[in-house]
Amino acid sequence: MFNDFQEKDPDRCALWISESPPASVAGIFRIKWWLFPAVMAAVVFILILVLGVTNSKTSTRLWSAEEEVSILYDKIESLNASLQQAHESIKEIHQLKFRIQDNKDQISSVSAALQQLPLLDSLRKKVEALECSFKHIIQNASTSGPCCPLEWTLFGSDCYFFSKQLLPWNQSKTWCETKNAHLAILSSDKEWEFVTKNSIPLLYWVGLTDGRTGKWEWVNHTPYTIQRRRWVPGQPDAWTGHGMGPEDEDCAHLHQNGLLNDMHCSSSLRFICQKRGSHT
Ligand code: MBG
Ligand code: CA
Repeated sequence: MFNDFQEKDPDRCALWISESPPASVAGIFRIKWWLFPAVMAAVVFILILVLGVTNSKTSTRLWSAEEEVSILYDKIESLNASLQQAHESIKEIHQLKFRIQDNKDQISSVSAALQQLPLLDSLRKKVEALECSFKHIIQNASTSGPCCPLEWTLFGSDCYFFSKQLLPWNQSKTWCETKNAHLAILSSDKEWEFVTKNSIPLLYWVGLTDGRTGKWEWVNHTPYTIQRRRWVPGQPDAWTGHGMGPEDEDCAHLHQNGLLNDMHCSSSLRFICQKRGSHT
């Protein structure tokens, strides 16, 4: 084959012999000349492709990692907020603990004071008895029997107080109770006589009401049966035209004539307190 070539193209053969490589080698050389950059380009292209794919994979991974980091960050933030809240709650619990301790101290001091109450009551009774002894000595050494505080009037074994102050029925009741007394409970005719002698011609609350059960009773819950002769004619009438509220007239008072009338309990009237006299 080499000889055929020499025979057909002796010039080229000469050239090949002296200077040039054979035509196929030159072809190869020509191919090589563009093959290298092409291969390089292909390699570079493949590299770019691979890098691109890798990069996109890395980007995806990075993106998801970023997402995870951001989720983690959010979680850390919410954890921080929870921690803060926990701190606040702990603070509040401490404050509550402090307040509970404070209340406990107050309760124990109140209970200590309450334990002293019977002692105070017995002291009050002793002072009253001493007062009573002094009264007897001052008045007449021979007098004896129960004594009443200043401005209270003794009748039988009880002391009565006719107020100058005007109060609603409930407040009158409380006022008497603060003096270890109660609103007047009138039992005997003699008691009615004594009380009305002192009350006429003014209006005074007494300890009679139908506000608790709907039935008339004394303040110590003793039932009361209506005696017409003790009441103003036509009373009690449970009048609702007073314009003082939805209730009718649930509290009883002595009228100018010493007879009873039922009136709205929030009306302000004088009142009569009653209690046992003290003894020496
Ligand atoms: C009044 C009574 C009142 C009510 C009213 C009825 C004129 O007396 O005080 O309580 O009963 O009469 O009209
Ligand atoms: Ca009435």
